[in-house]
Amino acid sequence: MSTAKKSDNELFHRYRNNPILSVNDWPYKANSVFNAAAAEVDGQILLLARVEDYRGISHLTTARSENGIDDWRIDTAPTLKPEPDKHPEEIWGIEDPRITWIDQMNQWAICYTAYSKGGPLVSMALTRDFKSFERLGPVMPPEDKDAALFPVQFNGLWAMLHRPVPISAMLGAHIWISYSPNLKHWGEHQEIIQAREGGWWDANKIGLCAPPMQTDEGWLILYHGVRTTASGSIYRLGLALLDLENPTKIIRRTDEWIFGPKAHYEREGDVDDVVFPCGWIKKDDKVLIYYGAADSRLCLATADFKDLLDFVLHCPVV
Ligand code: BMA
Repeated sequence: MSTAKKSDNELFHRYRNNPILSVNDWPYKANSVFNAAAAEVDGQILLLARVEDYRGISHLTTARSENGIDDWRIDTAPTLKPEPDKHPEEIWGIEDPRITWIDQMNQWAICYTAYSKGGPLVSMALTRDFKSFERLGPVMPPEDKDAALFPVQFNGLWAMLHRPVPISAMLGAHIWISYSPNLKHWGEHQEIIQAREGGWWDANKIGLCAPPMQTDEGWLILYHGVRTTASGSIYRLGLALLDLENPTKIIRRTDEWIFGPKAHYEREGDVDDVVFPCGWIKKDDKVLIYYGAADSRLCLATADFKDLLDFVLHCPVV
């Protein structure tokens, strides 16, 4: 059987004791814990989780574990809080981080959503230790979110994937790439992955999930598609592959979704039928995907790296 025929059940294995983290594990009062970025830091797995408080405002808090599965050590207070006095764009919270290690700067770069009065936008911060952070402020105006950096430069410029939303929803929300000489000023904007139309699972609105993963075959991209139905939206995941040298060029894209809400903890929560990863880690021959489930809790699924790559390489050439 061709690996291209695998269903999401075969590609991904949900951790049997999901959720791995929820408000029940949290050291302080919170409504929900979800949509975490992930990074391997000093041999441990670090999650930077979105935590929503009882006002409805989100902040970010780290949880660290040796095996990335259990025994999490969670900061006892918010790690990165909105600072609306200095950063008015953070007035309604900070959400959905993505972390990229920038070897050239010896720092982690965090792209996150700042919820401003003008709508959600992309902000950035740098850190070496996930204790102190240097905020770069807003890098994309509203409405824009689901952003992550590539870890390397292309022709001397940094590159970021992000998802601006046009004035009319009829025009669709697509994934764009932008370039910068200094991480602060961005240009050369270009739309690269389009939401499909009509009945497709990824019609009208898509967004990047985890940061691009470098492979020998290209940059592996995990993205979400939002299907609007009579009873709400369904958030599912697909893959694409971008050219290593020129990431504006898409090489492959999955036609079918590869992971979607099925387990009860993904189907029911503050927002039903959502799987929303902001981080993935390649460990040996496995890929660990950390995802928010139903905007309420944090879960883990693993896939064989080779299976993911085989699957996308058997998908249509774009
Ligand atoms: C998106 C983001 C995510 C959220 C998802 C489902 O627009 O706001 O944080 O998980 O909607 O509610």
